[in-house]
Amino acid sequence: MIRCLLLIFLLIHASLAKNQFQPAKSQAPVKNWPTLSGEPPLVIARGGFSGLFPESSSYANDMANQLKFTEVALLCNLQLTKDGIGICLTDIRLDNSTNIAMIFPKDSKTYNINGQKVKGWFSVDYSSDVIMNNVSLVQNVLSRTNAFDGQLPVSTVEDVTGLKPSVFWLNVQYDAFCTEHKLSVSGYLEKAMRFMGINFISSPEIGFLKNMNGKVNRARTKLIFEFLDPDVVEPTTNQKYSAILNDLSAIKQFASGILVPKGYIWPVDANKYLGNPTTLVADAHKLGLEVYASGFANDVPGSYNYSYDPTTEYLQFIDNPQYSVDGLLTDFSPTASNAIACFATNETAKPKKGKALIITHNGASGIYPGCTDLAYEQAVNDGADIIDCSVQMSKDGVAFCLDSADLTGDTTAMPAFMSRSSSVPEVQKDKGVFSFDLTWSEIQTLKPQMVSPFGQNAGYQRNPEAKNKGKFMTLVDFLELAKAKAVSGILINIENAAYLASRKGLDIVDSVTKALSNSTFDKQQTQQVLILSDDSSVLSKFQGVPAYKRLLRVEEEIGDAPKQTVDEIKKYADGVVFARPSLISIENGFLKAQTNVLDEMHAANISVYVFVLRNEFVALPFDFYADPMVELATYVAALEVDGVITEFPGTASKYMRSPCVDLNGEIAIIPAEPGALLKQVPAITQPRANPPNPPLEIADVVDPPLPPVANVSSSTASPGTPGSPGAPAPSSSGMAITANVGLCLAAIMALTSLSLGH
Ligand SMILES: *[C@@H]1O[C@H](CO)[C@@H](O)[C@H](O)[C@H]1NC(C)=O
Ligand SMILES: *[C@@H]1O[C@H](CO)[C@@H](O)[C@H](O)[C@H]1NC(C)=O
Ligand SMILES: *[C@@H]1O[C@H](CO)[C@@H](O)[C@H](O)[C@H]1NC(C)=O
Ligand SMILES: *[C@@H]1O[C@H](CO)[C@@H](O)[C@H](O)[C@H]1NC(C)=O
Ligand SMILES: *[C@@H]1O[C@H](CO)[C@@H](O)[C@H](O)[C@H]1NC(C)=O
Ligand SMILES: *[C@@H]1O[C@H](CO)[C@@H](O)[C@H](O)[C@H]1NC(C)=O
Ligand SMILES: CC(=O)N[C@H]1CO[C@H](CO)[C@@H](O)[C@@H]1O
Repeated sequence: MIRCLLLIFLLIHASLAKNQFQPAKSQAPVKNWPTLSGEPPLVIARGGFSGLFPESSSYANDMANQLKFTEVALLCNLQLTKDGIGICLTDIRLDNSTNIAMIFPKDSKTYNINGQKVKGWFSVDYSSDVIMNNVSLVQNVLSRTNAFDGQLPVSTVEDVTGLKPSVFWLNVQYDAFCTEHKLSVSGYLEKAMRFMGINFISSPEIGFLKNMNGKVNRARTKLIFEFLDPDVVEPTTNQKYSAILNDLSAIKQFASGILVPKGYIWPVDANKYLGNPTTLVADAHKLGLEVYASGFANDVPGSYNYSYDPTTEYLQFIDNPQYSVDGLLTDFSPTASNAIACFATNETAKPKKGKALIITHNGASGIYPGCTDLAYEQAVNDGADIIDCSVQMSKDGVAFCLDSADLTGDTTAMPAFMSRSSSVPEVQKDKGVFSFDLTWSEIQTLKPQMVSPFGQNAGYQRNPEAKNKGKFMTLVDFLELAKAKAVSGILINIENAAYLASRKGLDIVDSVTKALSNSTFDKQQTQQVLILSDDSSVLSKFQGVPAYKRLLRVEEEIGDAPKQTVDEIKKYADGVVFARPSLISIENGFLKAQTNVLDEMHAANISVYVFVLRNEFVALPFDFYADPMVELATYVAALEVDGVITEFPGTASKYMRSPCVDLNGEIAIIPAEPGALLKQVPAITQPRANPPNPPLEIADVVDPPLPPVANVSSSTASPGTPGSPGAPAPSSSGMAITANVGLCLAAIMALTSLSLGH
């Protein structure tokens, strides 16, 4: 029964991958690779595409075998059953990647394995038919989806070779343990090699490899010595792996190459930044030893230097004029294969091929604090088309760039200005310290602060070294920088205009209009100007200037855009910025279906921009394989949006300058197909789906006219504001005693405990 379902799945995917693209070795880019053989590096799929499906399941192996543009090896971690059948499972404990503990709850055993007591369920205690008929696979990395758990049987070695991978790699972790249990791995392999091609046999045990050395035809089967962590002791020589590393020529006696954790080549320091590379690859190549690097996974961020883009990490190991590793062992083989086929050819320095605009969100805010000079300079260097400024107003009328009017997120306003915090429901639900309550000179006493949108303590910080670096920029500074750097264009975002006019006496529209025309952005054709607002009345104020393109921001997630709403939008906007789920709906972390919104807008000649793209894999539905390039391919190449708004413009630029943006080209990054994966998920295992998003109504997109700008004299200014514009900011203790009508004691205490918690 299980096998039958499986076959259907295989067929779907086989046709999916083959109708457009014919993955083949010949399509690997023509380039002289500094690998030992001169061939492109080999991608080794650890248990197939185990980043998505349970390791070594048929889904995982089949996907890895299909989704590739370069040579991909399927790797099986060999375990032997009591009756000597080879099965593929990552861990010697069956309970780590199967549901066996549920099926045979009382069977756990404790064995001594290489000097360590290990408790669990072991294949050497079960005959193969018991395992094949009773046990199914589960995802063993807890951050990955469990949607495919319990559906798929354990694969035998023959199941994997039956898929006819062009390269098959068998990894033997525990030869000594098997021998203790009267099972001979070398005996198994000798038999297996008679009827199946095994291209690589790897093992961390020197004794085993020496034994195999006389038994394999090394022209057909390469023996690879696997290094474990430096401090682990190799069981047959009792030497630490770090010590063995000192004598590579001894390894050459019994192996063709070595498999090393990636840190052996590019060490990562305690702060998660890359150190200097070792000379291991060059040293090994000099001796004629191949080097394979292991430990790659899109969803295990390696170092801040990679800015959460797994492609950047792969390139670090292969795109170097002096040397490239000979292979990459990864849980996400499609990303590694794309890195080799699409990005390692220096094509990314070429002109942009993708048509979509690369628009930043607060500059390159994935790398530097948003809206600082550093973030904008990085964005320009990274190839952004349009840099953006979300305009905020200081109390004394200085327009400057920051994501939010609330300074507590992106600056060090807490705790210095805690006493100035207030509740402004027109702007946001939560209390905040608002820019329009502080003078520009007060704001300048603050530092920028980069906080991850995914929770600072969850391990997803962005470039912590630069956490408080950079300078805030006034709108005038920003425009000057845009001119000086000759970017293709700018985007100016305007929010809270009505509140600022009626309650604070600040005319944000007027400030922007004057700044733009003072720097002649209104009278030129060379640099695009996009005016973005969630307020239709703001956009109307910019009507009649041909140099400006007006974009409406629709923040709420919608499921449809009826014609009458589209017609209304058309009256004051040339484009719309939508949240990602408004274009492709999402269910339980999977893409569900493309909505009609994009087509409805395009039919009316309204441009569509998608907001906001972030590299961190936690922001990506499973269909994107924890790879921001697949998300880009989906929105840019498949949906053909007019622009992407991103916090990592460098990643978008790399994608759009690669040869793989063109879906009709020889090789392409294959977009996700909404719904394709979700179809494979049994309904019973999933939480109930959310109701679909509502359609966009006219009332959602039409705002009342802007109120007149109030004359807010100093006597009626917000209470408790000390000093005049330009006065130095009082110290925080001085601030605390200033009476603040808006804030009760309880709120102060709550805020204090919050800030202490950080
Ligand atoms: C399987 O083992 C790995 C490595 O020890 C561990 O990180 C992981 O959490 C385990 N998974 C399960 C489901 O036990
Ligand atoms: C990694 O980033 C750190 C901090 O920005 C920098 O000093 C270092 O040179 C980078 N390393 C590499 C290999 O790019
Ligand atoms: C890419 O081009 C640069 C500059 O032309 C060159 O220095 C570098 O070696 C090239 N990289 C590769 C991998 O060929
Ligand atoms: C107008 O632009 C000039 C530089 O081009 C700048 O020095 C000046 O401050 C600007 N004035 C206003 C009101 O923005
Ligand atoms: C769409 O807009 C462009 C300019 O923005 C214009 O040239 C073109 O004629 C319009 N097409 C339709 C069908 O309205
Ligand atoms: C604003 O009000 C003050 C006194 O409240 C008055 O002196 C001033 O002329 C007013 N300004 C405008 C532009 O009406
Ligand atoms: C508990 C259970 O389902 N055991 C089955 C495991 O597989 C063997 C051999 O196929 C069956 O005989 C058992 O009934």
